[in-house]
Formats: sequence, structure tokens, C-alpha cells
Amino acid sequence: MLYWNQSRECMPREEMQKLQNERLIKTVKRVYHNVPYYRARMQEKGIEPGDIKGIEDLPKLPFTYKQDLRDNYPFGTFAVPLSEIVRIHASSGTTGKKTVVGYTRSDIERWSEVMARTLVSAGATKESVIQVAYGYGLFTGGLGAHYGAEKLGASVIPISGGNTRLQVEIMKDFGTTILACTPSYALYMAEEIEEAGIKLSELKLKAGVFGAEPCSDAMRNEIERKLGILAIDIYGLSEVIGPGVASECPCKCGLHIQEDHFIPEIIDPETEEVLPPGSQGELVFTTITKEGLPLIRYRTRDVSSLEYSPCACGRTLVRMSKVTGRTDDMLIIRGVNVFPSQIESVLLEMGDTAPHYLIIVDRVSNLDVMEVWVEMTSTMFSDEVKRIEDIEKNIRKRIEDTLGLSVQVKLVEPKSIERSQGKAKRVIDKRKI
Ligand code: DLL
Repeated sequence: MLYWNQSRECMPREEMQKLQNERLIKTVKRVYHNVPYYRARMQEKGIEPGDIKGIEDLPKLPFTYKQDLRDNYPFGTFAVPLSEIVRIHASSGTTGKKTVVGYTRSDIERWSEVMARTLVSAGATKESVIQVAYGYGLFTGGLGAHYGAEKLGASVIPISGGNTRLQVEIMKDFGTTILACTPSYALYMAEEIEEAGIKLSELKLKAGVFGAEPCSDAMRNEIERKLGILAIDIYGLSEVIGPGVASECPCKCGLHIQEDHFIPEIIDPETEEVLPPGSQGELVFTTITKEGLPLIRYRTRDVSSLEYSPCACGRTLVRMSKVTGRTDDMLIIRGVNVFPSQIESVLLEMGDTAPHYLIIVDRVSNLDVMEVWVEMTSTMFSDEVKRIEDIEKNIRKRIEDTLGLSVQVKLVEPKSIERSQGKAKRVIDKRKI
């Protein structure tokens, strides 16, 4: 099987644009009438749904930011009553509150469809045994891949993340053919396989769909070599739907965006101007089929570019280049999105220490590790060791509860963290991705 939905994935451009026009017009009407937030933003810009006749009118519409979703926390930007929502997921916000996303029953159906396309582009079929080692829960990775795999009719192993020894044992015993997890976890598993003395010939693994964090070509090559598989980069974000927004095909020359559901634009993050195809800039998405949480011109903060030329795989869907960075300071640590401001909020709320901190991220044995250095106040510095240790422990617990990630906390001497004259340097990222 080459495609899951050939008529859509290989649709001639003019037909795709016609479909996008129709769907965009409907979406704009829907948000204007159902979401007070969008109505207000469009009124501010002096536009009405009738002004949007097709995708050429996209630049007339206002942008949506992560902050807008937070301001309307939790359900304020949903376009349907809660009784129509069958699933709620969430991802990290920049500070305390999460970004909440809701799906109607038919949103889940569409999400499964785009994830089935993604899995098929990695070579999955109904004969495949798919080990879903993305986290299940508020994170969209696990259930997104799960529903796509079930729609395809494959056999799904919903193992979720962690417990690597068991992952490897199951991979061997159940004959997993497709692995779904973050690329760094795939490398970690490769190591575990080696340590467990399992030979690649004892496994049936053929391919992996790896995403949720950046993966360079060098890292991909290493995964492919160590696991003896085809490694496909898959991209998505909770706000837009979760995984399933875009995925590579075996040609590995960009990620095909599921354009019949999501319209991409590349903008200059400073001037907010739309840039021509091929230019690098910030990726912006408008969803055109979602019911629960339709998004108009959502600022992803991911840096990429768009390529419209035909792909050797036969798909006509536009390709986005691998995400190379972000226009904000979000870090992705073991697949979890972390904003330095979340850590700052915890420290300020606790108020035990000075407001100076430094986050140090590294990759040790293919696993991301994060250490937070926090400066003691001068009074604290003269305190007894036991009290300092207690504070350290409390800070660690609060940060771990907030991020859902384990961290190391180190209290350091007053004035030992370098002060900045301009923008404070809060993060040292030593990972070579
Ligand atoms: O990471 C959804 C996902 C799950 C995608 C599983 C792929 C596989 P969020 O937690 O909302 O959703 O994080 C979204 O992660 O804006 C990017 O910065 C980053 N990201 C996701 N996929 C990739 C990728 C999921 N393939 C944020 N390459 C996005 C680089 C990625 N960064």
C-alpha cells in the first residue's frame, strides 16, 4: 500500500485549492458565529465572513497565538458546546496553565484519518504490529498514533512511554514491525536492545514514525543504522490536532502537510508578512475541517519552509522542511514542551530563593537531562545544610509536578549566575541534535 487516501494525497493542485477555498469559507463562518473570541478579533480588523472568498484572502484574517488559548482557558475558544466534545487533551502553556484542546467525534475520525495516512507513508499496512511508545494521556502522541493505527486495521500495542526493558522484550516477543515514539527514545531503545544482547535479526522492526521533537538527518541516520529500519519524521502540534499534521514519505525530502485539513503559510515572525514558497520563516496553520477547536492562522513558532514542487512519491501535498528551530524559547525535553517561564513561575511563587536561575540541558546516553541552577539569597547561604537541602527538594518537587518531568535542582552561591546586560540567558542547551 502506497497511500491511505490516494484521491486526497495525490489531488491536483487546482482541485486541492478549490477544496481548501470551500472549507475555509465554511470555517470562517463557523468561528465567527460560534466563537466570541474570533468574532471580536474579526470585528477589530473590520472584516466579516463574506470578505473571505478563498485562500488568497487568508492574510486578511487575524493571527491566533498560544496566549489567546490561555486567555480563554480552558474551553473559551471551543466552537461547539461541551456536550459535543468527546476528548480533551492539553499541552504546556508558557506559565502555569496548560493549552487545552477539544475534539468532537468527527474530529477524532479526521485525526485517525490523517494518522492512518502518516503510518502508511512509513509503509504500515493492516498486517503491521505497531508499538505506540508515545506517552498516552494529556499529550496527544499516544492516542493520536493509536487511533490512526486502529483505523488502518493494524495490531496496536498501547505500551506508552517508559519501562524500556519491557518495551524491548515486547518488541521481540510480539514481533513489532512499526515503532512510534520520539527519535531520542528510539535511540535509547536501540541501546537497550544492544545491552539486552538482542540481535536485530531477532526483531521484525521495519520502520518508525518519530516526531514531537527535532531530529537532524545525522540523528535519523543513527536510528536507521542502529535499528536497521526506515525512520520517518512526523510533525504535529496539539492545538492544530496533534500528530498527523505532516509526515515524510520514504523520499525523505520534506514532510507532506495534510493540506485538505490544514492550510500552511510561512510568515516573517517580526513583520508578520507572508513569505513566498521556499523562504524560511514561522509556520502558521489554519484548520479547515476541525469542529471542536478550529484555529485561524495559528502561530506555531516553529521555523520551516514550504516546497510545492512535485514529490517522487506521487503525493501532491505541499512539503514543509524539517523544523529547525523555534521563534520562542520553548525547549523540548524527552518530548515534553518546556518553557523557561514555567520554571521561573515556580521559583517566584515559592519565593525561597533569589530570582536568578539557569537551565542546563544535555543528552546523556540518548536521554535528555535537565538541571536547574537556582541562586540562594545571602541569608540562605548561611543557613544550615539541612534547610538548604529541604528547599532544594521542595523546588525539585514543584518543578517536577509542573512539568511532569524529572529534573535535578542545584542551589548555587549568591551572585554566581552570570547577570546579563540585555536579554537574560536562561538556557544552556548542550545537546547536539
Ligand atoms: O508534539 C504532537 C506530536 C506527537 C507530534 C507525536 C509528532 C509525534 P505538542 O506537545 O503540542 O504536540 O508539541 C508541539 O512539538 O510545535 C514543535 O515545536 C514540536 N514538534 C512536533 N513534531 C516535531 C518534529 C506534539 N517532527 C511542538 N520535528 C511543535 C520538530 C516537532 N519538532
